[in-house]
Amino acid sequence: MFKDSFKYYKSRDPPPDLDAVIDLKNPDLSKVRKISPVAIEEEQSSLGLRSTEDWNIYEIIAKPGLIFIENPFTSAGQRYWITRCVKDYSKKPNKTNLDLHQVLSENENWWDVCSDNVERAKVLLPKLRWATLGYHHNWDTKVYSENFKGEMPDDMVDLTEYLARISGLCHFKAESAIINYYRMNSTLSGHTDKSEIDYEAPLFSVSFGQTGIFLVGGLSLEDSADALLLRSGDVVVMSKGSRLRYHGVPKILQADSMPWKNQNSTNDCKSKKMCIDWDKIMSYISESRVNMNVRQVLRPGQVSLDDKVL
Ligand SMILES: O=C(O)CCC(=O)C(=O)O
Repeated sequence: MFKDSFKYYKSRDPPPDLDAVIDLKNPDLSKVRKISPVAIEEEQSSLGLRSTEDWNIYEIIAKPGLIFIENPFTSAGQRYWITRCVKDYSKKPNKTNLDLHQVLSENENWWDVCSDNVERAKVLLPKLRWATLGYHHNWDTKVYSENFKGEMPDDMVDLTEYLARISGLCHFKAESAIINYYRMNSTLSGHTDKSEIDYEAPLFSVSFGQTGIFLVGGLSLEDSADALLLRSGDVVVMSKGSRLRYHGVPKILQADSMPWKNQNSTNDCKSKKMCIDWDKIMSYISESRVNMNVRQVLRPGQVSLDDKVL
């Protein structure tokens, strides 16, 4: 049962045995099958991605539609997306959990305050838990509204549309995102994502920083669950029969490598200020995991939630 597995992997004392965790760096081909990336003419180096010839894409055999892309990002690409998640997507007018706690004044942004003020950073850094973009997730009603909606960033729209095409999933338009910020002791309990209108459209979950144990079960909490290791850059796609599976994150583990810190990559900070900023972001990510969870809300052709096109 999902809850039992969650409790098992969450435990600190005794710590869980990780032997049964699916690690797609060493894929067990009796459990996963390799999928070839769909050939697409244009390369997307501007999205921080490696050439698709080098990608490893797998489908979990027992969970059709549950697709895993092993880190398709370059080292510079990891730095780009980590910076976007930490510094930019956490900014107003995007919504964050901090809005409810009144720990920032109206014109203050979490990252700017944390990078300028050591004392406030100690308190504020661990407090950010989520930011929402596009159609904002309503944590109480779970219902999207045209009156509670912001912009979706073009880069996130382009990245997820590209990932959908390469994975052979026809249409996808990013219309809503949750950025999850985890510290080493954070968890995300089991849930399904069913606020969206179109379950035919996949859901993209892109992780950076420290490693997460991702638990994915069935359509009911009574079903058994599999645990997968998600390292920095790994992408999970929940599509088709796996779109509505229960899933959660019972544990964050210290990363066994830091692909965002590749020594061979050319230094991409263009000014001293950018380098100082990146050092601070690196320090944050050394004890955090961030996850971009991107969804399509509307059916193809539907322009708003009020548009009743079927
Ligand atoms: O952090 C993750 O890997 C999963 C996040 C998630 O399930 C969600 O935002 O709904």
